[in-house]
Amino acid sequence: MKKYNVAIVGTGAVGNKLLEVLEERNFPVGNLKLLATSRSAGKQVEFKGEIYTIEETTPNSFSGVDIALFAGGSASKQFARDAVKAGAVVIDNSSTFRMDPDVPLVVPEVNPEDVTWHKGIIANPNCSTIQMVVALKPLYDAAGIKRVVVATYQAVSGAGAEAIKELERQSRQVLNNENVSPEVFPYQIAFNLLPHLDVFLDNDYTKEEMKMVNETKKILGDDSVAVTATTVRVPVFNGHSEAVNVELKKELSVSEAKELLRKAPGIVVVDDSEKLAYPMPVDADGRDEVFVGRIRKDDTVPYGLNMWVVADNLRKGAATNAVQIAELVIKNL
Ligand code: 3JN
Repeated sequence: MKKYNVAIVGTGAVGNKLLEVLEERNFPVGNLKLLATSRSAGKQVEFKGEIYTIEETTPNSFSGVDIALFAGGSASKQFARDAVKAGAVVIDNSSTFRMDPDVPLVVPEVNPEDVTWHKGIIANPNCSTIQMVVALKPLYDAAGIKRVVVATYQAVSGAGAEAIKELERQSRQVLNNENVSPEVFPYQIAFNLLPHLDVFLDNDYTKEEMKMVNETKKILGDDSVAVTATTVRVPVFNGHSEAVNVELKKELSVSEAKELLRKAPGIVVVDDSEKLAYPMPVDADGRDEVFVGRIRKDDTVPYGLNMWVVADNLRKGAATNAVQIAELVIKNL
């Protein structure tokens, strides 16, 4: 089997998960380069039983690299174009290029065909967008979508490794009656909720909310789908959840919707009210599928449905989706 030289740029929560997923899915990795800022350079990391030393990223880091997986953050703006110039295909986890009309924004279960027209960079959507569009796609194909109203319940792992430590530390502090010191988040996150992810924009939405609005339209290839979002950080370690209200363009019964979702790629329906079966972040942790449950009619609009959508934000919301894109890329190379 042909092998591909891979670089991973960034060694935080998503960078580590990329290594795990490449190994699990047996991606045909030839040479592997681990790149990061000078702060992490020199650290050693294991991949498939071998030890690799992290190098500092420079514009010249990418010669001979076939696939460069950027784990997010400012490195994308700084180095993605250098990687393309060196001949690599970049798969980028940051928001830098997502809305660029020359850059496909891909969720393999939804718009795999879009990988074919890239010009060197393919963007991985925001974690909250990915799991929502996977669940919307079968409904969109069957009945069209007029409007989506979503509220998210986002785990701290989405904000990185330091945020996970902050929830651990603050949980202990609260239970020990100690003062809580926020560092990553602007307020206490333990035993609290923050209706605030990323920066506030001029329209009073947060940037995370507008990512969900704009990215959903681009991935579905349909600007007419109205989306409005409220994104909330919750004291969960890993696994994002979403309450999704969908107004379809024509009637779909609940049983038809469940059947479509059951048959759709990458989805597991967990929905049995008698058995108290519904998706939860602790069950989605470590899994690659998107879990959908609480599927029910919304009688307040003509063709309304409500559902509850849960996924591992570091896996399907980031690393797994990026590696799935890489798998599509090498099929087309
Ligand atoms: O907080 C989350 O749950 C997801 C965070 C995503 C994120 C955090 C910082 C910068 C992004 C993203 O992927 O959209 C970015 C960004 O690249 O803008």
